[in-house]
Amino acid sequence: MVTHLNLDLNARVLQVFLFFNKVKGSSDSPGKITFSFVFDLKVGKGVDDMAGVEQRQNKSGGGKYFFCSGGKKKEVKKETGLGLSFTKDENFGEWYSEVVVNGEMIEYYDISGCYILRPWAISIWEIMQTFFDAEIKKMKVKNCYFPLFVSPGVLQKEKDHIEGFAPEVAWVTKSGESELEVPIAIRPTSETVMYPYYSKWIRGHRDLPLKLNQWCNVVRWEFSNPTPFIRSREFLWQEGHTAFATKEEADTEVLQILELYRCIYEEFLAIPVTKGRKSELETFAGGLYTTSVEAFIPNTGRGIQGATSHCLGQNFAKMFEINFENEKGEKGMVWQNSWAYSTRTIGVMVMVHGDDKGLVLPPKVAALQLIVIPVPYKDADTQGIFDACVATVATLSDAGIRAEADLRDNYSPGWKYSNWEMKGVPLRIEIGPRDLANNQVRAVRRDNGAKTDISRVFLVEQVKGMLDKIQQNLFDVAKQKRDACVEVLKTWEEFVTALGQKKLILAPWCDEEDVEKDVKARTKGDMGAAKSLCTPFEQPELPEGH
Ligand code: 87F
Repeated sequence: MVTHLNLDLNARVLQVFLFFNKVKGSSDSPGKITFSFVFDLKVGKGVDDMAGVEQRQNKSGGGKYFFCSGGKKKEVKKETGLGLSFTKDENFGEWYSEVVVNGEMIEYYDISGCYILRPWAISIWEIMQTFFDAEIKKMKVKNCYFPLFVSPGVLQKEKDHIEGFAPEVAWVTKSGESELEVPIAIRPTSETVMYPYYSKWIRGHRDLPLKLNQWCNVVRWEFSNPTPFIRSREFLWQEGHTAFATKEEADTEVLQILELYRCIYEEFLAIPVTKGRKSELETFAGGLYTTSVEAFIPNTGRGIQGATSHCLGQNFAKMFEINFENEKGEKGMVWQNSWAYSTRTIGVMVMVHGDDKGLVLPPKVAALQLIVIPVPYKDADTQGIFDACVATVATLSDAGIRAEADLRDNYSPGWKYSNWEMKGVPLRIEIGPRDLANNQVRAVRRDNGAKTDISRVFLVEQVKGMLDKIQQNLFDVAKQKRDACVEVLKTWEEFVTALGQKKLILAPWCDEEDVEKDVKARTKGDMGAAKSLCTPFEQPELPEGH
């Protein structure tokens, strides 16, 4: 195991050891290797700069993407509109934009950073929402809805933490042609909207805990490369805001929620994530500590924050006077948490699993888990094949599998294969004359292209088994790819080299704000500055030789 930070710069060594000692002795988690930290490249001018893509797509009205990019463009199957012009490895940014559009998740919109979420994307969101909503209800969280608009007065109330975010707040200044007397902000998050009412509703210990959640949209006027799902100016999320009598209850909930976020990523989206605690610098300014799940995109070499669960401590309670009287009649301040995950989850899923044929959807979140395609030949019993397709869908649907048949007569089977591959449907079933004669179907997996003939007698069990295997395989492959990018290291030279190689770095860490700023400053340049992701709760096994 890594036991010390040994940055080779002389001036640094002493400082780092000092911090290391300090952290080692902290009361937070004594004896644990809390000083290992995951770093990656910071967003900046870099590998997946998609600003250019957005401009071009907006200009072309969307839908037609055969523009040039440094002579690297490949025009494929232009006549049918099928296929992608860019490969994932050659031009990740263009590939991503094309996949989300051709896969029918996104339509570009005429306001930069805003996107239309089409039913194919929303159905994924709804499946995750159904799971998460049921889980938080088990925890006695209640849903609510607060207004979209924020008065400048309350927004100012938490000016200390809003300061850094102020440029991203969008304002309504007019109604019709007349200027509003007081401009109104559009919520970028709802602390200031909700907490004045927490102050009103919480009086005594019997009003606690107060656990509210809302499913809504928020607006943050981002300026750096807008990217569908990943960084958009308006996005969908759930935001949970809870208040407790004790810190212990708040601490427990932070981790319960984080576990649900892990579940969404790993068990629904088949994406491995790391649970951990954010650095001082990356902690939400209004909070006490921030935990997160962090995913990794091998193609960009960047980590990406998947979701956050904050313990706010009593900072907001102080600001908004959220007080209560305990059993003994003593006055106290509440302990608060807030937590959120957003439609970013869908973007991470596309980036991790998508391939050169388009989207690859994990069965658990796919609106359609299986598509049945008739493959009639000239003299074949076409009606018999169509009937078999309809019967197959009925059998599978009755068993709870999301299945449909593509019986359109204006497209060839080959065209349909490509179309459903582009949309990422996990399993395709083909039924041709030979299948009909043998009372079987042919199943083709989207994740690895494997073909299996299945007797219609065992259809449901076999299909269920295959969907489970696809789900597991997507996770295993994503984990292998991520793990292959992890570099455990100790020295500054190793750090800089690994950063340039798009690695996910696990390095000893003291968690001092100044040191993190310094690391950022010293890694600024073409490759983009290093950004800390988290101190993993579970310190991963070190590879051999370390
Ligand atoms: C942008 C503009 C204004 C992030 C912002 O993570 C304010 C903010 O407060 C802002 N961007 N944040 C932090 C959000 C913290 C917190 N809110 C509730 C969460 C979870 C859900």
